[in-house]
Amino acid sequence: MTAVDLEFDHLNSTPDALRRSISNRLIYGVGKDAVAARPQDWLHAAALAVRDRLVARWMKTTRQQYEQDVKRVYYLSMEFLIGRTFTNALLSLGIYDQMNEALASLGVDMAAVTELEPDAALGNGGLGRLAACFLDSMATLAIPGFGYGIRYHYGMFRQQIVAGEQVETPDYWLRAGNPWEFPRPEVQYIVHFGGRTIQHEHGVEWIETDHVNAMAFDTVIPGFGTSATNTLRLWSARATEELDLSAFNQGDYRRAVEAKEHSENVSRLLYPDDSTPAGRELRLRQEYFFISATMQDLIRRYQRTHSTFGRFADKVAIHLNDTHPVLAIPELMRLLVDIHHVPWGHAWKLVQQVFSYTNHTLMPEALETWDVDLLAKLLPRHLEIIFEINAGFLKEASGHFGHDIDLIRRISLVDEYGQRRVRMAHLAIVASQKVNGVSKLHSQLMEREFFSDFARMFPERFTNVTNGITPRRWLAQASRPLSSLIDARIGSRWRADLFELSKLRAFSEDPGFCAEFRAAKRTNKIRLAHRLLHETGLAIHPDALFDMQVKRIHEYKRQLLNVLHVIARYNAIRANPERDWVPRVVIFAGKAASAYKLAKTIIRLIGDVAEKVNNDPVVGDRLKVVFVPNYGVSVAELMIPAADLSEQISMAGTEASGTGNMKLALNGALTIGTMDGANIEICDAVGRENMFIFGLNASEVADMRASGYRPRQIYEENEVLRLALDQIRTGYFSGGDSHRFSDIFHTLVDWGDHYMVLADFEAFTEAQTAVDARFRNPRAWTASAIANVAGMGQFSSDRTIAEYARDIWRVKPLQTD
Ligand code: 26V
Repeated sequence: MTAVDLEFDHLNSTPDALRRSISNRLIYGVGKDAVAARPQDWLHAAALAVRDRLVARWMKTTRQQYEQDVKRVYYLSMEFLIGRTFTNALLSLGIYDQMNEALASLGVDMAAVTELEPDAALGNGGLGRLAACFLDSMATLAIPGFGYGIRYHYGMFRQQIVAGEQVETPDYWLRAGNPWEFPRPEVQYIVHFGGRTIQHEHGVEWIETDHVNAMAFDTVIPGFGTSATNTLRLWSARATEELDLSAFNQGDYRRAVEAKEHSENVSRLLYPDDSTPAGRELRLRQEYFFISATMQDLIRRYQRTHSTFGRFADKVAIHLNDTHPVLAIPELMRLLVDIHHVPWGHAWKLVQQVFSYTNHTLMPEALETWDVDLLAKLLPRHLEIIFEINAGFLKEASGHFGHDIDLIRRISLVDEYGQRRVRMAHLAIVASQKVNGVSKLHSQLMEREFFSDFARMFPERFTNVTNGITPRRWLAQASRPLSSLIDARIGSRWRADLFELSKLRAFSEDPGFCAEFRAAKRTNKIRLAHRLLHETGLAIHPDALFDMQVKRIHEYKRQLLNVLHVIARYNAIRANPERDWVPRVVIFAGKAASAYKLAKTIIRLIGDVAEKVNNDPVVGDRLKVVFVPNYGVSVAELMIPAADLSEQISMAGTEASGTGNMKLALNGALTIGTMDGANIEICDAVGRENMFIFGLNASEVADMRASGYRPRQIYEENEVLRLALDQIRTGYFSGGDSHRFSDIFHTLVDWGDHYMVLADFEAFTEAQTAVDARFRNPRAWTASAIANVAGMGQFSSDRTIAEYARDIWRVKPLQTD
């Protein structure tokens, strides 16, 4: 036993030892007597007892990283959508049952207190959740990785549905304290804004700036089945002392406090969108705040063991999760050149060796650009650096392509059309040694269409790394019924090697296994039905087909296509109620960006359709429609295991990858989907016969657009569709209010139907008919469901991270003993 092991030996994990720890932590950590403790206090005490057990591993890992002088990965992300930590930590440590017993012996119901933990919802959707899955996998594979981000006080807003409409309320997730974090008041960096630059003889100085402090908060990220852990370091803004004092000395106390409050706003809230100019400036401040502190921190860590920058690129890999942290590039240049006096050329070489960039969307409106005037005001030195990088790059490009002025305009880091703007994706590509998309199709579109000029210039830079999800949270934790069944058949190794699931193929016709598989799914469906009954008052039957579309509300994801099918089905049932309808519950969940009006109207439409359908006595249990409010990680853990059908119906070429598609298939749902994002790879892995693929593919979408797409013609020619759209338009679902959904109607019929909902409607309806037919045959359905689970090996984020580590970051796992 090493000294470290000995030191923590008293923290063993028998139910008895855990019970003692909880009691101690309740008294000395929470400051409560057992007789006065509320459920929340017990949760806090239990969390501290678990954390104590993680800390032992954490210190050991940190020490080993230092001793082995490893190369470290810095994963920079504005978003980490973590969800709850308690159950996840118990499963990582392998002490779930012991904790359950310990709490029971103290008279505490673990299932109940678990529900009290707020989600850490520091992200919007797919990109943020991917970052959280990656942290889990990096720790599990013992890749020395640090997540870096912002400790927002307010995470993703809470969504309530009031009179059918989305209402956002703030999510103050830190209200009851956060037992998982360690504040590090000794780790603070000054972050500068504004001011101006002056040229000295030996360099540039940035002066007359405002500043704010960034203070670190660390969270332990446990790996599964290993003693390795990693660190998530989040920055929180603190006013600098100088700033406090200057106003105070002038006798203006109120102004001092206001200025402090103002400067601390920078880490106050997660951005759900960036529609207003004032909001945009704060967003830019956030981005710079976070990457400046991060770059200073990683340089300091490097310098603790190195006296020159000679080995920097051997020890540091910096990953940019989308363009949000791209200011890290000019910031590292500034720190190296202006502060550490590294010559420009050498610094640029280092930068190009350490950075890598993942693109997560090709939607034009989501490609980040920043107004040159705003950058000049807020970050004048960085703008100079960007211009200098651009000058060098455009020179190189002219050398490569010859003098082609159109091409130069297209690839320049600065968009000169109208108000000048810096294109963050271009800056990322120029500075990175590797650039990747998140599914085969998406990477192909990046290379061939969106960034083709760059791909011609730097062909070796572009690559694909298909996304993945952590099987620990999305199967082991979310669905205990299914995971224990799998354990019983093939053992428990799949948690760390998801390819093990392929062994389930042997059982897809085994009547015993199939019956148990159906029973496990049914348990999950009953659990969801109970919650819905409790929370919305709607009763749904667990034997109906649970048809689920859960994701952010966005036109390109085409919730409207789903709604149109629901309406068509409703009309068909009313016209012919005696047919042998497969009972269906169509379940939606997802948030709309607060400024995205049409997305909010889509939520309203789903609610209105649900109201009409659910209260129609002719329809009964044949069709129910539900919108589950406040979709997030914890709600997803409840919903996804209960799905029979997974709706992945984006217009081909728009969904970069999708990861919900993987979570649902892993939980035995069959996918109805387009050939988009990772659906294509899921289809290869599970077999096309086990999915319901429909609609235009990406090149057919492009062809149809090029040849002149006419949605109104489809509306006029398809009677079923016309009736549904006319009902929406005339107020059939909105109590005669023909105004409420007029934008939806016109978007689809008159304003170009940008996402080709009408073009795919007929194919979608046919695919839904095939779904019904399969569901009528439980044996066939279950065999397909099992084939889906069995084929999911490659969609573990462990596979994804192994690829990043090997091909992009070039880091090796830590040697643990
Ligand atoms: C943009 C902005 C603009 C400023 C305000 C806040 C904000 C937040 C996020 C974004 C971009 C989101 C991009 C994104 O989430 N992409 C999704 O990434 C997933 C993981 O790679 C992928 O599975 C989804 O297909 C893709 O839509």
